[in-house]
Amino acid sequence: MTKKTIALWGDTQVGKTTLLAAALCSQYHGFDLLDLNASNAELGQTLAPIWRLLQKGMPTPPTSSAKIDIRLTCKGGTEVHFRDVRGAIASGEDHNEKLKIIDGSDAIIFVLEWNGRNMADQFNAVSTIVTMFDKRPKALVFTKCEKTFEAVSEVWDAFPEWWRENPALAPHSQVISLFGTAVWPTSSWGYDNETWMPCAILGEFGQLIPFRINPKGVEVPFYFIFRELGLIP
Ligand SMILES: Nc1nc2c(ncn2[C@@H]2O[C@H](COP(=O)(O)OP(=O)(O)O)[C@@H](O)[C@H]2O)c(=O)[nH]1
Ligand SMILES: [Mg+2]
Repeated sequence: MTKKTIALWGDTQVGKTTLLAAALCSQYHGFDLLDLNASNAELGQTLAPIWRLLQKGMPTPPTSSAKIDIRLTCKGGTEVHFRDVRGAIASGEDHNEKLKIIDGSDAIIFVLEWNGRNMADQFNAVSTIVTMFDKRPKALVFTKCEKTFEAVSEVWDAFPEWWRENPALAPHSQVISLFGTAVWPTSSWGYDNETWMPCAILGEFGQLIPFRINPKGVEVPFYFIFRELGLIP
C-alpha cells in the first residue's frame, strides 16, 4: 500500500493540532478525502476528542509527546500520516531530530499564527527548513485569522500575495514568496453563520474561548497538498 507523510511544522500554541482537528473531523467543513471506515478508530484516539472539546468551548490539552503521527486512510486507499510536530522541536536546535522528520516527510505544511509573536524566529526556522525540503510539496498556513479579518474580508479568497496586507510580514516577504500561491489564511474557530462575528466569547479571566465554532478555510491547504501528492486529481 502506498503511504504519504505530511508534516505540520510550527511553533507551539500556533494552532496546529486545532487546525488538523478542524480540517479532518468537522463533517460540515467538508474535508471528504478520507476513508472514514478505515480512519475512524485512529481519529477517535487522536483528533476527534479535541474536536469535541473545541465544540464545547473547553480547553484542549497541549501536544505532549515530541511528535504525533496520525495514521489515516484516503478514499483511494493510500495511507496518509499526519505528523504533528511539537513546537519545541520545530523552533529549537535539535538539528538531527529535524533532519529525521524532514527526511521522512513527503510534504510539509508550515503553520504560523497571523500577527503571532516571535515572527522573526519563526520565519528563520521556515527559511532553513524550506530549503532542505527542495521540490516536495509545501504550504504556508496562517492561523487564528478571525482575530484580525472580518468574515467578508477578501483575504479569504487568498488572492495572490494577500498576505502583504500585513506590513509586519514585509521583512519576510522573500521567504513567503517561496511558497508562491500556496499561502492561506485559516481560522479553526471561524465565524458565526448568522452574525458573522468570530466564534469566541470572553472567559472569566478575560481570555478568549471558542464558542460554537464554525471553521473557515481550514480544509483548503489540505486539498492543495493532497493534489500535489497525486492523491486526488
Ligand atoms: N482565536 C483562535 N484561537 C485558536 C484558533 N486555533 C487554535 N486556537 C487556540 O490556540 C491554542 C493553541 O492551539 P493548539 O492547536 O493546541 O496549538 P499547537 O501547539 O500549535 O498544536 C488553543 O487554545 C486553541 O484553542 C483559532 O482559529 N482562533
Ligand atoms: Mg499541538
